[in-house]
Amino acid sequence: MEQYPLTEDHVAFFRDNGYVRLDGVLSVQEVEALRVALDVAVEDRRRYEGNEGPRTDPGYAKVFLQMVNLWERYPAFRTHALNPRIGGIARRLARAGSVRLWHDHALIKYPKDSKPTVWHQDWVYWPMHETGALSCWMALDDVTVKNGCMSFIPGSHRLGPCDPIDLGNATEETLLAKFPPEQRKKFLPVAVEMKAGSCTFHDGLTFHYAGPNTSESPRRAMVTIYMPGGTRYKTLEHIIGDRSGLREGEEFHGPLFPVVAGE
Ligand SMILES: O=C(O)CCC(=O)C(=O)O
Repeated sequence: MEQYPLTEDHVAFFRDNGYVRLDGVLSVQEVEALRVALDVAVEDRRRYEGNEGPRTDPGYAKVFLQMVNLWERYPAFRTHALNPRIGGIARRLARAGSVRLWHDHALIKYPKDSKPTVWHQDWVYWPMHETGALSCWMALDDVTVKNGCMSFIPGSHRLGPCDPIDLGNATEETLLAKFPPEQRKKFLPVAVEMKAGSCTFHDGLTFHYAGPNTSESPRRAMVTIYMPGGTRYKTLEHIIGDRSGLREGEEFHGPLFPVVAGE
């Protein structure tokens, strides 16, 4: 498989800004395979949840429908999560010898009565001692400000970890309001619009946000999260960490966290 033409400029941009946009990472066919699999996953979920439909789950319902670790159940998501081309990008951006999969999740922002994904950092929710894990946010639809594309605060990964907030119930200001006005003036968010099959990578400490979906159609994204080899498990309640069987301080390993690139 041909490597993505990642340049040193991409890597430098990611290191400086805490995120980077990469165009045309997946082909039209690869995007279509994920869309088809996502329809099946949504339908399966609807059935298992007693025909209530995917929008009725509590908390995040209006922010997005989140489905975690689809790679374990659907071949198309497995192919995507273990795609060495994307894992290779993650490894180079992280400047790591290898990267393991932490988890994947589909995030569908449904239109009508849609809420923003408020500003937050990811790493503070993850049971990891080391920072350095990063997400690939793959657009399965063309994304714009209108349907809830991602925004980032360039350089915010250097602020370090902040206290986590309740993402289902926070307001847009919850986290940013904690910073003094002088510092906040320097936060200059960038909205990243892009085509389906393009993606952003962001560092687990980079502040990011996605506005409400005010379009007529769902906004679909598939996110895969990678951690540098050698990352150690930290005891912290987490839907995936809790079933890892890992002990405090142990390096992530085993079939739940496969190596995707490097060794
Ligand atoms: O897609 C969204 O609305 C937010 C995504 C996000 O927070 C993430 O990928 O970490």
